[in-house]
Amino acid sequence: MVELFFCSVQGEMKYFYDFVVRESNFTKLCETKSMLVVNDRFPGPEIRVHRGDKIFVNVQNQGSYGLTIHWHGIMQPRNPWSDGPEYITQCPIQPGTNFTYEVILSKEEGTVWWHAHSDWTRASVHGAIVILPAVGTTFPFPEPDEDEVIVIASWYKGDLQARPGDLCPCSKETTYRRKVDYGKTYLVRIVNANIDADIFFAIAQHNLTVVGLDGAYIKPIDTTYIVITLDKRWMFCSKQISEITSRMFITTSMNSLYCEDPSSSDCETKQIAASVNNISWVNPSTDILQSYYRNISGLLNRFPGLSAFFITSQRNHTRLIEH
Ligand SMILES: [Cu+2]
Repeated sequence: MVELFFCSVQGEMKYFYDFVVRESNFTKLCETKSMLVVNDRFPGPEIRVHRGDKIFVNVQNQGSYGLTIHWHGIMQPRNPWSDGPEYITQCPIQPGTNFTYEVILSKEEGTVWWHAHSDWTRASVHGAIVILPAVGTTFPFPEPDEDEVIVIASWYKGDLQARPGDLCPCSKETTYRRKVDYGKTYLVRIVNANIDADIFFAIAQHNLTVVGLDGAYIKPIDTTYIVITLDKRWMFCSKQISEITSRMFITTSMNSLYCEDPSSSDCETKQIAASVNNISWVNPSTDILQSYYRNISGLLNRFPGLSAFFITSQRNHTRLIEH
């Protein structure tokens, strides 16, 4: 499969990638299982471009469920349609269909990553994005002798999570090994693609010099180990400008979700649902970005600063209402 080609128009580099999302078999720890991945690879293909380039990624969904791809850490100012979070900037790419992302790089330089955005698909549908200095420029540190990417993810065995190390059965053939030459400098780019684990990373009897973080350089820090936290899917920012203009109470809880029609036969089936102030997310029929641009009413401006459908509890029976 030709995964990548690129061209240059008036000095602007354009890269074209083909991502085929489908189930394929992988063997680790004495077990073969099928996982949803891109181009039959785990981790998926690495995207390697330069600062300011434009990347076209045609995603063909040959799996069984709808999903999207999010370009984590790429800002894409004024290009929200290619950001990827499902139901926010687009509806999921349905099985048997495709969607082409136009990912426009701006100030990012360093290492970021891409991942699927639908339930837990992110666990296996992910890969690194390496953004090299713009053509004609260099790293803000001496040129390393070699440059490589390590994507750290989890390998799930049933309900248990297992990380293949030397002590696991059948781990030998799949344990990562790297030969290095004495005196050379290696630039190692590490992506934490775990769903729920922060990672400590160290190289025994070596110091590390951290030179970048989340697609930007930093003032170099010498350390013996680093901690890489998760891709936080929820981030709450508060910016104190001058005075407090409103006070909010926010309660998060686990609720029982009752059925819409109390007389139906499966009404006994309760589902657990998380909520904020007794409001739960329900996937909308139109993505939020499109609702905003097309001015579709009924979807926006419900919760302060948030778009949502409401679920409110009424007489022992939670139901969906549109405010
Ligand atoms: Cu992300």
